[in-house]
Amino acid sequence: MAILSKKTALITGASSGIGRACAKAFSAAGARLILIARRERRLNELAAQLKRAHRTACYPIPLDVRDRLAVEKAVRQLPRAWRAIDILINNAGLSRGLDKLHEGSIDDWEEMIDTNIKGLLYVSRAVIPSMVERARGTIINIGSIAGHDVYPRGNVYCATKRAVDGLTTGLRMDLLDTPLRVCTVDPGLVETEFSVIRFRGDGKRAKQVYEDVTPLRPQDVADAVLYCATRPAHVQVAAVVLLATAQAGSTMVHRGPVRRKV
Ligand code: NDP
Ligand code: 8X3
Repeated sequence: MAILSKKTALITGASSGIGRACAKAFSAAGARLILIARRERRLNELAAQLKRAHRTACYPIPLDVRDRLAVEKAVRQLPRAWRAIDILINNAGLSRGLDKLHEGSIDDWEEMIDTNIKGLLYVSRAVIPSMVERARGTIINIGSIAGHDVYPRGNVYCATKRAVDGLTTGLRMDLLDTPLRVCTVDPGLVETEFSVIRFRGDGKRAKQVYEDVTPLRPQDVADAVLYCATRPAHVQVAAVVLLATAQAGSTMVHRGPVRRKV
């Protein structure tokens, strides 16, 4: 029997990148999936693809995690068969711009804070109470190396990821007397739509982020998320920091050929 058969996972940001890769990995492991993002067509296409590949039951919900009332309503109105969520993957997030703080766009700040921090909180607040009631659940937040290691001009984005780290630790404390587990998976460079979104569609600038380096693939991160979700019940993976081999921190990336011989 597949390791996650009969388990239900809710994944935010499932329409692209890491979230989409998590959907594929969890589908292959037998889970049923609630898929959340704003782009409905992508969610429906993914659901159809996973149904064909693994006969996965999917429940796509087009939703903006910044919309508190919509998040509450979507979770409250889940059909009975989808209410018992076993795994919550808080992945939806984004960066906007790479400006010095004193020159930054306040709209960009609001978008990052509202999505990366408040969106994660709204979804968590809506989903976790029923996990506590059922005494079952694993919460996996997608943080970032940026939350540990601030980089120049990363200011607000890095701060949102440091907040994710703080919220993960705080939630773990709050759930200490329950069987629930709280994890964070903190990747370095992963090639997704992340940089295209950061640079508002400037594909050339986005490509430069991953130039002359082999970045992580979204499925590498999904592997780590799956690992966290499939440990025995007494094991809680607190944090996974996952870097590309040519990366030693936010600003330490080796670009170009690697030394094969000493
Ligand atoms: P992508 O841009 O490829 O995917 C982002 C996902 O988040 C999309 O599915 C998008 O869906 C969703 N999303 C964004 N805003 C909202 C919103 N308001 N409501 C609902 N869904 C939303 O980027 P990644 O896969 O790289 O990013 C996923 C997470 O990983 C983010 O939290 C990011 O900060 C983090 N991360 C990324 C790294 C990287 O190098 N790529 C490294 C470390 C962490 P839609 O637009 O359809 O709503
Ligand atoms: C995404 C990784 O270093 O591009 O969180 O900000 S980084």
